[in-house]
Amino acid sequence: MSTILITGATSGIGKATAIEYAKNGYRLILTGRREKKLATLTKQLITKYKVEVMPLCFDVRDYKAVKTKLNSLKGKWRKIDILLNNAGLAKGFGPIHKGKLDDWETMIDTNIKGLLYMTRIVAPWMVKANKGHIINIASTAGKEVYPGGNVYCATKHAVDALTKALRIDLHPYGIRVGQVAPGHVEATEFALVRYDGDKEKSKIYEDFTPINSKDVARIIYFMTSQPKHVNIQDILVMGSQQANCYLIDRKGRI
Ligand code: NDP
Ligand code: 8X3
Repeated sequence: MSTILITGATSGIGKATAIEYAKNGYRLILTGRREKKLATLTKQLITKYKVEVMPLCFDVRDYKAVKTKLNSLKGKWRKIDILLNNAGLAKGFGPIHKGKLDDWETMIDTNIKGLLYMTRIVAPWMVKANKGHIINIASTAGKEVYPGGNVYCATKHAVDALTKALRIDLHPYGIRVGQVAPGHVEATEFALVRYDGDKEKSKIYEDFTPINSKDVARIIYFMTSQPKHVNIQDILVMGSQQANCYLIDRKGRI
């Protein structure tokens, strides 16, 4: 039985991916900060799909916590076949001269340092096993920069660079590294988090149909279901009505 570790499994893309892999009989290690949500999802997956699930509640920004929680994994739970570095967020939207330092720190610490902390612990286990697969959730914001996106875009450009760097360093050890770079994704809490819980501002998907978290989950599963000699390095994916970061046909949902 194969094992996947998903960061940020309490909502959105991470949660949809947990369901996708549970459907396919994987053993799951699910992480996030919200203990209740982790516990509920764990129960649901065990009941519905009869899979083994290990919930680990911690903040990816806290290296001590990352290390302690991951090192608590023993035996079969340490044999991680897939690491999905998904936990991430945007905080705020606006010009650089009005940016909030706290938001910048949160994005940099979560999207870049959190991904690095997770990888620093799990990659040596994969190196030792001479196999493994790491998928990072990047973004179109890591391919282009849009007005008001400054620091979030910078963190996702860093993810894009780190995906390449990880692949360079890890490919001699039988470890595949790839990323998905999605445009707007609905059925997530992304917009609500970006706009600090403001429900009105976070209604950004009402006049077009973006991709949704299940679409991304299916893509991740496709990437990791390829034969051993195939590594899908990068998938850039947007809804049909989105041409790039800021060009969206907002004439209505399809
Ligand atoms: P959600 O807000 O729905 O999910 C984000 C997940 O990350 C949650 O499970 C959250 O869990 C977790 N998370 C956030 N901060 C931390 C932290 N410090 N420690 C541990 N876990 C954390 O949004 P998405 O599903 O959309 O986001 C997933 C990834 O997809 C992110 O990296 C995002 O940048 C990326 N992305 C999203 C797009 C979109 O339009 N939605 C488009 C392109 C990329 P908890 O709060 O419980 O800790
Ligand atoms: C999320 C997509 O366009 O809001 O990464 O930056 S976008």
